[in-house]
Order: sequence, then structure tokens, then C-alpha cells
Amino acid sequence: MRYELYYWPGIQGRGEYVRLALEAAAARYTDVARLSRSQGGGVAAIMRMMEGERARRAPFAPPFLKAGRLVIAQTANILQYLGPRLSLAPADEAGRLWAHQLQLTIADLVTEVHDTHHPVANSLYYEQQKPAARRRASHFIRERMPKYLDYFEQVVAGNPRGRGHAVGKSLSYVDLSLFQIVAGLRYAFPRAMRRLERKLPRLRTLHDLVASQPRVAAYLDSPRRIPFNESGIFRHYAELDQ
Ligand SMILES: N[C@@H](CCC(=O)N[C@@H](CS)C(=O)NCC(=O)O)C(=O)O
Repeated sequence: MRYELYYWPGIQGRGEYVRLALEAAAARYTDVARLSRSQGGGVAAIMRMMEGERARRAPFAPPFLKAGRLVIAQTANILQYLGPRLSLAPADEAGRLWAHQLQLTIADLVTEVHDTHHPVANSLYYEQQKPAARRRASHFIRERMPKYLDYFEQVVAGNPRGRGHAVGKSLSYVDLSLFQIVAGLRYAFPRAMRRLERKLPRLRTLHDLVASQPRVAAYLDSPRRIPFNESGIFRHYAELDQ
């Protein structure tokens, strides 16, 4: 199976959780929109899939994954599909449900991170909603970020079989996503994270464990890993990191 990932080509965004899973498992895949237009890539490729006649079950938004005849959208849904196929999910049903539940919670957190710089409307630029963003980010940093991170810290602590993993006995897509959360929050809110991380030893270790997986390390070092930037979900605006 050669997978096709469709996601905005200039950002990590929500596509990154899928990229990390495909890369960690050395899956064969094409990041379609990152191909040139002449190769059938670019944003046009995403639009073709979403609007095309063939898309009878059209996704609402990227990321989506083409796997043979299937077109699967929603990040957590894609990972739920890929997890067992890439050996990145527990084998038992309870374990898979737990992994999916955690991934949905990660999706909630990702939305809240996005809303720190876009609290009013996606259609407005950040510069058009700065006062609201400042207010939102301040609440996020003081209330929501510690609540989510403490929760995930407890999840890892509550999985003694996992040798530092979040679910089950070995690396899962949840670990990869938590790595991305820690990396992204360090980029977006370095001051707040420095303070918070002191109380998150397990998440820090999990981040390093994932980053040191040979395939993940090779990916992070490659041009396939798009750098964090101010078009993505994790954006660094110093004025929001107060
Ligand atoms: N819940 C969806 C959210 C998908 C989503 O919001 N995608 C963004 C990019 S990260 C998008 O392109 N949204 C277009 C829109 O909402 O109109 C997921 O987790 O995949």
C-alpha cells in the first residue's frame, strides 16, 4: 500500500500528526500537495480531491489520507485507521479506544492552541484580532495549557508497562502526537513552557524518547519536516507568551 497524504504544503499543522506516524513506521507515502504542480501537487491537488466528482465522501478539510479506494479525514480518525496497520496502536480493543480517546483530547488541545492567535475568526489575520488573542492566550497559558499537560503527564505515569510510553507497551501514534505537542508548545510559548515543564518530567522524557527513534530523528533532520512558522498552528508571537 502506498498512502497519499493531502495537507497544506507550507505548514506542519494537523498534517504533522499523520506525517509523524507514516515516517515513524517507514510507510510508503506521498505528501501530495508538496509535489510541484507539474507533478500533480500543490494546493490544487487538495482542491481537486475535495471538490472532484470522485469525492462522493468528500472531506470537510485537510488533512485527509487516500488509502487505496478509501479517503479518510479527521486527524484522529486517520490515526485510528493507520495505528494498527503501522503497528503504532495497542492490539486490544480497550487499548485502541484509549489511544483514540487520547488523540481526540489532543485534537481539542490543538484547536485551543490555534484559537490563541485566531480567537475571533479564521478569516481574519492575526493582526486584526491582536487584543482578543492576547486575552485568549493569557487564559490558555494560565488555565488550559497546565490542565492539558498535567493530564497527559498523569496518563504517562499511569502506564507503568509502557517504559515511558503513553499507551500500551511500545511506541504508538499517541506518543508521536505528544512529542509534537511538546515541541510545538516549546516553539509557541517558550517562556510559559520553561516554567511548566519543570513539573512535567514524564512528558519531557517522552519527547526525547520519540525524538531519538532513528526514523523519527532522520525525518526531523530532513527537508520533509517543515520548520515551525507563523502560518501554522503553533506560532510564536512574543506578546502572546506572557
Ligand atoms: N478536526 C479536524 C480539523 C481539520 C482542520 O481544521 N483543518 C484545517 C487545517 S489544520 C483546515 O484546513 N480547515 C479549513 C476550514 O476549516 O475551513 C482534524 O482534526 O483534522
